[in-house]
Amino acid sequence: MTKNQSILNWVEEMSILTKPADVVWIDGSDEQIADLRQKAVDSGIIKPLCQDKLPGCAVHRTAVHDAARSEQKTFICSPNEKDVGPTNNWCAPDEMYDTLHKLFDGVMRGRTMYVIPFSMGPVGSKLSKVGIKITDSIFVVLNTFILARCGKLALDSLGDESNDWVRGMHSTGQLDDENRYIAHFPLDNAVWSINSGSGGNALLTKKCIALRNASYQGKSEGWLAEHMLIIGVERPEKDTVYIAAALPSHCGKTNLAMLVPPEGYAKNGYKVWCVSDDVAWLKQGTDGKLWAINPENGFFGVAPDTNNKTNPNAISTVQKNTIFTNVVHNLDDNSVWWEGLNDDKITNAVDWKGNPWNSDSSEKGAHTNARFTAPASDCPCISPEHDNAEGVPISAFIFGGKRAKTLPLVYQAFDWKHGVFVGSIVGTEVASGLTGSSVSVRRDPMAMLPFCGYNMADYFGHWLKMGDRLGRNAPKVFNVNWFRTNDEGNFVWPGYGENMRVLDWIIERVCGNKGVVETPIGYEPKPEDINIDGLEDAGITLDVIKELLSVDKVLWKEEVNGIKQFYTKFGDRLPEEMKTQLVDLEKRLL
Ligand code: OXD
Ligand code: MN
Repeated sequence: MTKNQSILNWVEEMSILTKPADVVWIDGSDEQIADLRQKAVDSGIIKPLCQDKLPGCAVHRTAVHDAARSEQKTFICSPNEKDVGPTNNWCAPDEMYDTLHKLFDGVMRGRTMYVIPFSMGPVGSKLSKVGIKITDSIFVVLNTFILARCGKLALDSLGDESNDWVRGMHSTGQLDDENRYIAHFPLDNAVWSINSGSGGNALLTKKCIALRNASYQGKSEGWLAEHMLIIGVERPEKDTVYIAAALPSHCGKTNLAMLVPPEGYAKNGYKVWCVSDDVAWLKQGTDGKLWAINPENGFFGVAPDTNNKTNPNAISTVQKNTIFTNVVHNLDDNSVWWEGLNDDKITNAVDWKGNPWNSDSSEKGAHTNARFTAPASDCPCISPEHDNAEGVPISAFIFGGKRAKTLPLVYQAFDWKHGVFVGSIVGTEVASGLTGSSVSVRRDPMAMLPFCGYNMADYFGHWLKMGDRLGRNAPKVFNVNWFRTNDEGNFVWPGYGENMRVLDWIIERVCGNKGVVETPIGYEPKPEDINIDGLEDAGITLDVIKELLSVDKVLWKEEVNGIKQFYTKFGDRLPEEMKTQLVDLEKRLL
C-alpha cells in the first residue's frame, strides 16, 4: 500500500517485537471493513442489533474493569520531568520504552496485527496530520474506521518520502490493569498503549494523538490543539459565525455541539451546524485569522442522558452505522437503552456487565461512561464545512464549567490576556468528602487538564503568545455557566436548545452590536439583551436573568483563594501575566 520506507521499517520492527500470526493493512475499503465486522460478529466481539430498526448498528461490552479512561496509568514521557508539569504523570522515555518493550514482546502471538493508516483532519489539508496506528483489537479497528479518515488515502497524502507521521502502538495485552500503560512520547510523535481495550485509552487517535501529542506539536509549531467543539451559527442574510467551545467532560459539550435552536430562532432562519463535537485544531491563516478543523471524522459520545430533549441530533445520528459500548442491550427488540434515554420499561435485557437486567434492577443498566461511536456524516446538523481542508474561521472562544453560584450565565473577557486567565480558571464542582456531602472545585483549565501533553504553565504561555501573533484577529473570549441553581438546588436556566439565546448575545458582541455592563470579573450582557421571548413557561423573567448574571463578591474572593492555590502548583513556571491577571481581579473585587 505504500513505498514509504520509514513506515515499512516501523511496521516491520513492531511486527518483530510483537510476533503476530499475521499482519493486515487497513486499506479503507468498505469491503474490507464489512469482512472485519463479520469477523467481529463471528467471534462475539460485537453483536448486531435489529437491522430493520438500527441498520449497521452493533453493541459491544468492555471488560468490567476497563470501562473508562485510566488517568493514573496515563504518562507523558518527555526527557525532563519539569516539561511535563505537576498535572501529568511523568516517566523518563528510556525507562518507559524499556517497560513497554518487555510488555509488547510477543504480545500478538496467535493474533492479527492490524495496521491502520489515518489522517487526522481532511485528507491533504495543511492543518491535517497523517499517522499509523497498530492494534490487535478488531474493536479498535472498527471504531477508528468511524472516528478517523482511514486507509490508503492517508498514505497517499503523506507520500513516499516523508517521515513526519504519528506512531500509534496498541495492544489489548491481557487487559491487566496492573500493567496498563498509556504512554505518550511527544518528542517522538508516538503513543504506546497496552492492557486496555476501551475508549480514550485504546482509540489512540482521539485523546492521545489529537490532543496530548498534538498539543505538544502545536506548541512547537505555533498552533493550538484544543479540547473544543466547533459550531457554525447560521443567521438570516448574514455570514455564519464559527465558535469553538471548551467544556470539561460531563458539562453538555456534545449537546452544545449539536444544538437545535428554539422555535423563535428556527422560524427566523437560525441554524446551528456542528463542525466538531470534541476536538479542534486551530492555526493562523494567511489572512491573519484563526482557522479551525475537526481532526476527527465521527463522534465518540457519552450515551447516558442523551435523549430527544437534550440532543435530538445525536439520537438521530445513532439510528444507523453506530457501535454502542457498555449500554443496556434490550433483548426483547434487540435494541439498546441507557439511563436518561426514555421512560420505557425494560423487562428482558443484559446490562453493561453482561448480567440479566430489567427496569426494576437496583443497579444502573448502562455504565455512566457508556458510549456511541457514530460517523459525523450521519448527523443531521453536520456542517457543510466539516470536510473543508481550509477549515472555518473562529470568531469566539467559549469556556464553561459547572458552578452552582459563583459563575454568571455568561460573561466576556476584557481582552485576550484576560481571556487566557478566564480559560485557566475553568472548574467544575464535584461532590467531595467521605460522604460526598461537601463540594470542591476541580480545576480543569481550558478543559485540557487530562489532555495537555506538556506543562500547563507553558500551555498558558503558549496561549498568550498566540494572542500576540493574532493581534486584532484574536477571537473574543467568553465564559458560560448553564448550571446556576436556586435555593432548592434546582437548575435555573433551562439549558439545551435555549442556550441559543446566550450564543445569540455572544454573536452580537462579536459583531460589535451590543453594549455591556462592566463587572469585576468581565463584561456582562445588559439583562434585557438576553432574549427571553417564549421562556415564560420555564419561569425565566428579566429578574431571573438579573439573578443569573449577578456576581457575588464574597464568593469571588473565595474563588480568588482557590485560584491562588491552584496556581501555586506551577511555581515559577507560571507566566507573570497570569499572576498579574489574578492580582488585577483581586483588586477589582475590593
Ligand atoms: C471524552 C472526554 O471522552 O472528554 O470526550 O472525557
Ligand atoms: Mn472530550
